[in-house]
Amino acid sequence: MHIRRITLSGLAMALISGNVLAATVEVKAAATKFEPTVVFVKAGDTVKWTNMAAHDTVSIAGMIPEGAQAWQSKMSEDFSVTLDAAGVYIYKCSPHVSLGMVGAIVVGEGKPANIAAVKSSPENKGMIGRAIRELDKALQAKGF
Ligand SMILES: [Cu+2]
Repeated sequence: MHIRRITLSGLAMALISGNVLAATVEVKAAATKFEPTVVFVKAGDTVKWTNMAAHDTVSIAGMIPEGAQAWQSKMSEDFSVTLDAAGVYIYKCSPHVSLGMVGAIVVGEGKPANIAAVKSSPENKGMIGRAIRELDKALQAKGF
C-alpha cells in the first residue's frame, strides 16, 4: 500500500515537470565511430553512450549552445547527459578524433541557433569538419 502511494506521487511529479515525455537516445561506440553519428532529440532528453571501452565523449568548446553545460566522460565508461538547451552539440572521442570519431547531437526542431557559430569555429577542420559536413546533410534531410 505504501509503495503504491509513492509510485503515484512520483507519476504526478513527472507529469507536472513534463519529464514523462523525456526519452533516452543511445549512441554506440563502434570501432572508431559513434553510431549514429548525428542524433536528433528533444530538449530534456538524455543521450547515453554505450560500448565505450577505450573511448570517451568530450564536448568541443565553442561547438555547443551558449550557456550549455560542457561534458567530459571518463575513459572506457558508459556515460549519459541530459540536454536542455536547444541547438547543436559537437563532441569527440579524445583518442580517436583524428580517425574521425566525432558526433553531433541536435536538440530541438528547426535550424540549430548555434550552427553559424559551429561552422565559423577554428575547430571546424579536419575530421571535426568532416563530421560537420555530415551534420549539414542530416539537417537538410530533416528539412531543418
Ligand atoms: Cu574512441
